[in-house]
Formats: sequence, C-alpha cells, structure tokens
Amino acid sequence: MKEFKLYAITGEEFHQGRDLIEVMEQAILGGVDIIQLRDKTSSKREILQKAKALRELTHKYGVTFIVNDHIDVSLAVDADGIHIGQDDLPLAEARKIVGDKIIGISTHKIEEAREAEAGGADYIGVGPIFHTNSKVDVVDPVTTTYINQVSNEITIPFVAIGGIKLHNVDQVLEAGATRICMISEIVGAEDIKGVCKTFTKILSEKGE
Ligand code: TZP
Ligand code: MG
Repeated sequence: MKEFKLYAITGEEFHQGRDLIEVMEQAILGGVDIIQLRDKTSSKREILQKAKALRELTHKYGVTFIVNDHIDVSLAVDADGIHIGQDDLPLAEARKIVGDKIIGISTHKIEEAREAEAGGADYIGVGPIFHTNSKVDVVDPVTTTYINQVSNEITIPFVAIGGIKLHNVDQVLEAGATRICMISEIVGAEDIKGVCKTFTKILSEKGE
C-alpha cells in the first residue's frame, strides 16, 4: 500500500455540525494522507452515500480511502480498502472478497498482531494506546508498551490509535510508532487544518 503517516477517521459526533466532506477536506489540506469512513449508526444507504462523496474527495487529492466494517460498501464505491476488527469477518474470508485491496485490522495484543501479519493484512491498528471515549466497548488501554512490542517484532505497517492528542503524541513516537491515527483530536478540532499541519510537522521531523 501507499506509504502513510497521518490517518484520520470520521466521527460525526465530534464534527460540531460541520459537513462531513468539509471536515475531511480540511484534514487532507492539513496533511492527512489516509482517511477512514467509520459510522456505527447510519443505515447502509446513508453510509453508501457518504462513502461515494468521500471517494470523490480522496480521488481529488490522491488520498487513500478506507471503509470501516462494510466490505460491500467499500467495493461498491471502489474504496482502496477496508478496516476490520477482531469480531468482524476473519482476514482469510475478507481477503477472498476484496482481492488485493487494502485490509487493515485492529489489534490489541501481540498475538493478534502476529496473526494479522501471518494472515496477510496490509496494516494493523495498535491500540487503544490511551483512554478514549470515541469507541464503545473498547478494551483497556494497551499503553505504549504495546507499541514497543509491535515495533520490535512486526514488519507490516502499523498505526497507533486511541486517545492520541497533541499533548501526548511524543510518547507514542518515542515508543516506536511512525504512523498515528485519530478521531476526536482531528475532527473535533476548531482548526482542523491547523492541527493536522502540526501533526504532519511533528511526524516529518521524527522521520528525519
Ligand atoms: N479503535 C481503537 S481506539 C479508537 C478506535 C476506532 C478510537 C480512537 O478515537 P480517538 O478520538 O482518537 O481516541
Ligand atoms: Mg468492525
């Protein structure tokens, strides 16, 4: 998959009434290079409409577009891939359906990371690193120790997620992450583009 560093996930409860496409466009203009449509409440039809609009937006900017949970929607709009969790369709079955599109998997412990890598996942999510209110039924924070483990052992790309903010991102990067993913700190920001620019700068300095 195309290299990425700053990953933003939609979370309309944080958008403060702002338009979904406008919010994600600001994030892209600030340097986000991959976005995910994550919507746990809308109907399949509504999710399809949002996915179509985000596909158009991401094409315009050459940004990777991932759909959470809904493999059918991802294929219907020709997204770049899907993101699945530990309780979704298993990787092997998902792979049969999506072919060589990107498959990302959420992991919470090293055994899950190893399994995802061995099974041919394109990237893994590593988290929640810190406490987060953005996901219901989320497991306890895995802490930056899990980032250490993954960065020492796993060779496929991994992205740290969960409770990451401007004030704690240094801990995440110091533990070995080079890619970060956020919902609320990005889409809930007053100045979305500005916040993303700051993260982009921090990530590029870390990469030097
Ligand atoms: N998966 C693990 S934590 C999380 C997801 C989707 C929520 C991340 O949201 P935030 O607002 O960046 O903590
Ligand atoms: Mg899921």
